[in-house]
Amino acid sequence: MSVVGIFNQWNKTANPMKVDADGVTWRATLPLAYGKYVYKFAQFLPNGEEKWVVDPRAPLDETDKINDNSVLIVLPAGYDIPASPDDGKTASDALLHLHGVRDVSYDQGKISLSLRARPNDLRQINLDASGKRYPMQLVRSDDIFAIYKATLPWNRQQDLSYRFELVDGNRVSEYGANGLTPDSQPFKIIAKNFQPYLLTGSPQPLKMKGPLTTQNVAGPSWAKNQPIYEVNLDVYKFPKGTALREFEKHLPTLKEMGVGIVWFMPLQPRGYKKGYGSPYSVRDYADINPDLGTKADFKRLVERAHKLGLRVLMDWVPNHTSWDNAMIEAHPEWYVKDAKGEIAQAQTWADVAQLDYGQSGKWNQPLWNRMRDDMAFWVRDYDIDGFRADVAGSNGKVPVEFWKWLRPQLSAIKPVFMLAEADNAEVHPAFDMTYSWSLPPILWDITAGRKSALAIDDELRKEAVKFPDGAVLMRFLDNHDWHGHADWGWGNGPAIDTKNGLSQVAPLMVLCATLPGKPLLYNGQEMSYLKVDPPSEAGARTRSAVWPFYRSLLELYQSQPAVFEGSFSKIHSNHDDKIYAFTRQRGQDRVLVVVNLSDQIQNAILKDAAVAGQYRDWFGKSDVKFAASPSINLAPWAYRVYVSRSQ
Ligand SMILES: [Ca+2]
Repeated sequence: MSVVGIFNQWNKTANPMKVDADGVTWRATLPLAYGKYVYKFAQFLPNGEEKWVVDPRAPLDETDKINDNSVLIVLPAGYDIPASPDDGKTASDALLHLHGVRDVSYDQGKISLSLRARPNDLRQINLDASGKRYPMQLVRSDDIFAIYKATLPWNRQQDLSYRFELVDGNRVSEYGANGLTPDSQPFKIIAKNFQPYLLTGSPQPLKMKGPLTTQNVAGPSWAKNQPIYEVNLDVYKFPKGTALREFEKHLPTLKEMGVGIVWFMPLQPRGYKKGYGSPYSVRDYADINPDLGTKADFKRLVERAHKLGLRVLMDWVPNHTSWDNAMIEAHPEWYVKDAKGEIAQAQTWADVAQLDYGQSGKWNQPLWNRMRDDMAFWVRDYDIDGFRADVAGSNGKVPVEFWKWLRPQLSAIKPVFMLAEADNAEVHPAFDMTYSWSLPPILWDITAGRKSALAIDDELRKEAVKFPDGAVLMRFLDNHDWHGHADWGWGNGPAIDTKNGLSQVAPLMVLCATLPGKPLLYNGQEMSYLKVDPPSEAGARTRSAVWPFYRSLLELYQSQPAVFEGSFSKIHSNHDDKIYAFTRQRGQDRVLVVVNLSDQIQNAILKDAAVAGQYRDWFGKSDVKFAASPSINLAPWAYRVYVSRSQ
């Protein structure tokens, strides 16, 4: 007998149970943080049979309509009574202020401090800092914890002392470094020791584990070291009706480059009523756009991809349909209505109608079922490997409950990989990957001299706080929403910025492939850094001047466990504003990345004894040996990736 659950990724060998002296009571002890866990017992019967059963003494997870799982909720003390902000009773076990990167962040003259507490337990929380009082704002809340935050000016000259003042009914108490006691000691930040990510006197660099690694990916194991590639068939010059057959010939080249997952923009028939025929205006979810090819063509393409070891994602548009989708006539009740009772358009997009998934307590279940059936059809009958879901987060109207309900049903067909066009934490783990939307503009600002390279740390720190363990972020410089295709109705975002020269793109793509996350290449990016569309001939990719760079970069991601699932540690240098350096480490495997994000030569001195060792210079193809605090001469926009040789 063993216990299996989300705490051990449903691994039936991870937590075996032992039988007590009574011969009937089985027992296992697991260290669990506060939170909600679903689980079962795996019984191994003498006849070799294996049965997974629910815990007869625990409630079932009611949020899961498909699977029967037992629920265990580990709560801090005091949660047995209902929370009230007016009862004078405070759940002190819930309170937490980590004197580290999670709860302290500094940005350009301002410091932000966070406190965790029980939701709805307190009337008001004030930060008392150096004689001033700052009301704290609720920034995030789930079933168990709420996070409050205050931001105050700080010049980094004087030491900072602070406590949290908690107002609960008539009771006012103080939470300090020694907890919630009448004589609380203040938390202290010593100015001379402070660096934005060094919060104590000890010179330990920023270390982040868990939230930014792919170690605990809930998705299929095949995905973990595979780069993703977005295909936009519209911009190739294929004859009408042949795109699927023609693009099939490109698959071996993508495979050769190191792509593992191929994401096709929507392939379904499009609506032209009130619009121009956007791929995201779907007329029939269960068919293939005849302008691109046939269902048989698509089936053959997926089979060819699988033979090559590639995986195929379909783009799915669950938020809205075209105005001539048959669902509008057959099921007007599946659409949002405007004030006049007419079917409403989705957001500002005149070519699409807004679907209505209902609200908690009265979900539009027939629509949920229909969307699931249409998605399941492609997984089951066409053997696709997952979806990229359009407008899947809080920017659209598809509720996260739908995704939680859908995921196990798709995974029951085969282990699918799910990418959400969203940057919301709550869509994990129903989705394996979300977009790192906010990093690319920061990278462009750094290369343009508008921001310090330290801004990358700030972004990583925000991600570490925001996203749950196991969430993978997709790293990119371009995608169809940004790329400036001249004849498109969108594509005016940052995209690939060539204003300061092409050379700066390489160090940024190195970051996209080596920071925790998964790199995306967009349609033809490997052929040119310029805003031109890729040619329809498959071999053209390999003749591009930048092909060797991308091929080597993707091979790095595929071959080095430290890169695709290692922990991240920041490495400081003598020019932290221009040079970004870090290590990724898994076990004995280490990869050291150093990029020069400036147009000047930099003599980088890495101030970290941990980098000492023997390495292979991945792109330079030579062996190097570093002592503690090595000095590395970097040309403008230079990038170096060193792979440890102690393996
Ligand atoms: Ca209370």
